[in-house]
Amino acid sequence: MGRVNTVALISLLFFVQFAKTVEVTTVTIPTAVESKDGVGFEVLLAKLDYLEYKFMELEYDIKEQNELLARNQAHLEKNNEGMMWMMTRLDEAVGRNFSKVLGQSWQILQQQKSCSNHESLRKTIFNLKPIKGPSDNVRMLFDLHQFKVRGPYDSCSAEPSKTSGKYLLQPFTEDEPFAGYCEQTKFGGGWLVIQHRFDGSVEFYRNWTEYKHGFGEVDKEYWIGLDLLYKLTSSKTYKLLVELEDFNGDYKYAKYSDFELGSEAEKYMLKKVGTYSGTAGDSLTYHKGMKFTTLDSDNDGSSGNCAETSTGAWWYNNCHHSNLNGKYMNANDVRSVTWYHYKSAHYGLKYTRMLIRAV
Ligand SMILES: [Ca+2]
Repeated sequence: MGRVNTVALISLLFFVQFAKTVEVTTVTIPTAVESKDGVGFEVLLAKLDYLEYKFMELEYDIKEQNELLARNQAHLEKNNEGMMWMMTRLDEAVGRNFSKVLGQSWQILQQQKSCSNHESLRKTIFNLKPIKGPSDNVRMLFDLHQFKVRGPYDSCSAEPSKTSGKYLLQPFTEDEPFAGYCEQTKFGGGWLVIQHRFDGSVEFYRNWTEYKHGFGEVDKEYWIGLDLLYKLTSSKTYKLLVELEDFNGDYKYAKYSDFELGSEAEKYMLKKVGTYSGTAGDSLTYHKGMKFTTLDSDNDGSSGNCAETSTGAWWYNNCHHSNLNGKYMNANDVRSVTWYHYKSAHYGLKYTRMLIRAV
């Protein structure tokens, strides 16, 4: 009954509105207007039918809306699934990228390792003993790439730190620099080492080409090379310093005010030997004016080859008062590393160093 009353009330309210707007209805039921009781009720019923129809229509609309909402929800859910799928893919992609990043990091590490190996290889290559000597272009290149070496300087005298060691030197601007050992404290410093013996680690019984180009290592046992020695000593006046020490540790030296070699065409002749001073005695003047002799190039004053008999290479006369490139041994032997006036003709020395400095 409650439902009927409510329906009736709503119907009345709608009826007023309906009467104003739906003229067709009132027009299509002319008979109903004529009766105040039965006809009016019929009209009311008709309106109620109409309202019922409208409600149904409304219900249908709501249903439709609900369906639309459901569809939208389904769509949203589907989108959500899509999003989830995308998120998963993204996650996977990130994972993959992370793996990729890890992989790349590993590759970088490997490359760094490889670079480090490459660096060691480079160092090894540059530390390799060159076949030819310091005046050779290949050797120059090796020297240039030894980054620890400072320079280039015009000479050891021009090196500013005044610390003894290996430096790049470039006395001739037209030539590539070379690595050389500078003695910066003894005898006023500024000395370039041209020969060094101290442990017998390097073989000095070598041929002409090797003596021409030089051999050994700059800061170890070493021969600078006649080519460079000629070029240096013929370009300006050089002093020569010879340092000697025997196996008892006794130190002596010899100094010469001038030292100059001839060219290769002159067989690197010992052109000039200046005034001697020192403690070791003068064992070089005997060789003045002599050509250089090696095991394969006999230019000495002997019928034989002094390089062979003395197992060295020097400005041999007949044969020597000094044999600093001789055989390294602690013995009294014609072949040994000797300086006649140090003690005796064939007294083997433990340590020798020849150094030059421009006047
Ligand atoms: Ca000879």
